[in-house]
Amino acid sequence: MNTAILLFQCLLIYGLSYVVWHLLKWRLVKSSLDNVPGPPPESFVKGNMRQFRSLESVKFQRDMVDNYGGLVVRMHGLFNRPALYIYDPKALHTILIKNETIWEENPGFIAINQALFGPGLLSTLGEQHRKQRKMLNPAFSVTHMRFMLPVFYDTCRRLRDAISRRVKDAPQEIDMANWMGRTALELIGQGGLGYSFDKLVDDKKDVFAESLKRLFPIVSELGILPLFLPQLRAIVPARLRGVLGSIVPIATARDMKRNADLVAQKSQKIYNSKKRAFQEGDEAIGEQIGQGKDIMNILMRANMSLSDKNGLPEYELVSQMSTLVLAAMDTTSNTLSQILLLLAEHADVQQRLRAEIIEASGGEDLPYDTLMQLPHLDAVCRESLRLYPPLQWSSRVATQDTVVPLSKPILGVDGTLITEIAVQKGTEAFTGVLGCNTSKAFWGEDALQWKPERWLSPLPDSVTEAGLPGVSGNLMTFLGGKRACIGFKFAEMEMKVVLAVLLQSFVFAPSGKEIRWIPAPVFYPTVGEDSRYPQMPLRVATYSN
Ligand code: HEM
Ligand SMILES: *[C@@H]1O[C@H](CO)[C@@H](O)[C@H](O)[C@H]1NC(C)=O
Ligand SMILES: *[C@@H]1O[C@H](CO)[C@@H](O)[C@H](O)[C@H]1NC(C)=O
Ligand SMILES: CC(=O)N[C@H]1CO[C@H](CO)[C@@H](O)[C@@H]1O
Repeated sequence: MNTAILLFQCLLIYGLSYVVWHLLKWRLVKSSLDNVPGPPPESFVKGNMRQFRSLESVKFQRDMVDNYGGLVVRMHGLFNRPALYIYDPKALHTILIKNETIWEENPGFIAINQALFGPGLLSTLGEQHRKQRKMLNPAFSVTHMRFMLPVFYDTCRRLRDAISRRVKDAPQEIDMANWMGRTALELIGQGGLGYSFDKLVDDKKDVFAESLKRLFPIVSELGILPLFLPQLRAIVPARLRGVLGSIVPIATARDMKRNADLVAQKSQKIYNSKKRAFQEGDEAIGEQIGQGKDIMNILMRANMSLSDKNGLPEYELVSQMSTLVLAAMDTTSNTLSQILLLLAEHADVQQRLRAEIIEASGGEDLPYDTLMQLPHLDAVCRESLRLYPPLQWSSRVATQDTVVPLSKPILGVDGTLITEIAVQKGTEAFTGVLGCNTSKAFWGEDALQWKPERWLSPLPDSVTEAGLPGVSGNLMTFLGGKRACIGFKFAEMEMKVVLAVLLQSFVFAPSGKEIRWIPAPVFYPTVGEDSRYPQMPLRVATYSN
């Protein structure tokens, strides 16, 4: 163990000096962004990054959106690194689409995802990412959503029965965040992996699910350490990384390694059983959980039909499993919690929505196209995603000196008009989803109000003509470009099936307890002082007309 600690210390010192040089160099260069208005840094070391990533993050972003005049705001990264907060549509379009090869995903984000999942969609770059994305795309198509819908309905009926049993005698206070979390996990389990995590009956815990759920909280417990991962990866050979992960004298880092290993082993096991079913033929596939309709099945089948050059190695396929679960779980379940809370607070919208669903379905499961086109259901989902996007921003880094054009000139600090911003290699661009979603310039004076009916008539020209490069109609919630959310149709279908099934059976009302939303970085609801766990009590009653 002593040699291990010594080895680790040497690496740490070497790594730190490398890191310090890379961070301090920003002190020496004059930034081309100095003329762009923005909030002052808190300190040289922190820049604005503490404010941007802490509990006050929404307030801080509002301040940037409301008080600096332009659709682009200058920020300060760690150690004075130049950074921009951007919600200018033309600038976003350049970064996410036109000049996508110049603006890469943040290396820190890639490194931590690599440590958690291995080489999955969230942890690869360039050609490798493109190839994976191409293989995964068909599994997220509308055709495939139609195919999976019955599996979603089955799971949601189990959810309904579970809640029915609890409220059948009298209305009860129910922690809906917990049920939304369990449902989202089961849906991505069945729809994504062909695996059942949770029968939604009793409260037995699944070991795989528990390890998966630990991964993100562990990363936040590590604080700023993951920021040094890219440098560490640059100096530690791949073969030593695993060993190093198991012996680092930081308990949380070892914990991360242990959980990531457990998840990888379990994913491999599920993968192996699917491979066996493939060898046995169609009947064996049909008997699997998810009836062979899951995303991994599609991927494995697609891979078999490719030539060696175009196919993916097994470990890249296995890495997609934990990637998908983590990307799908909290985002969708917390959005659903948010929608249920809004419906509880707006009884009239809830009743109108329920009437629409009951009338359309007449007691039957709705076909995909009808479900996706119910006007009130669609409006409620969109409006909630607009005002409460579960991820508020994403980050990209310029891999070379470049230019970002603006749709509207901004007034520089020196009084001149800026129509495009020259940025240096290494500059971070934060794509401001919150800025896009709530800008009065786009949405009008009522931009900050939750008004589903705004989606029932044509949107203002200021929105449709802005040309926001989002994948999902005028919203940046799922981002845009080559790394946009691949699962947005999955998420939309999931939200709609859950709401359609629940609203036919139950009425939701506020519990009277104050709900707080914590950015972690995906927003989750909580109550009271102990805010470590998602929690959202609502008063639930059986619906009878
Ligand atoms: C309301 C729900 C969801 C929201 C708001 C959301 C949002 C996002 C955003 C903003 C990104 C881009 C992240 C970045 O580059 O920084 C992303 C990526 C991704 N999402 Fe989602 N997501 C949701 C649900 C889902 C679901 C249900 C799945 C899978 C079934 C999924 C799978 C993914 C994957 C795999 C990526 C990485 C794509 C890539 O890098 O190529 N997401 N999501
Ligand atoms: C995917 O297909 C390629 C090309 O045929 C093959 O080399 C590779 O082993 C396959 N991967 C898996 C996991 O089956
Ligand atoms: C993309 O980047 C290049 C190189 O920096 C720059 O000349 C060009 O103007 C950028 N394109 C757009 C659409 O901004
Ligand atoms: C995730 C996020 O920041 N959503 C914000 C969208 O805008 C409204 C109105 O300002 C905020 O309350 C939300 O927090």
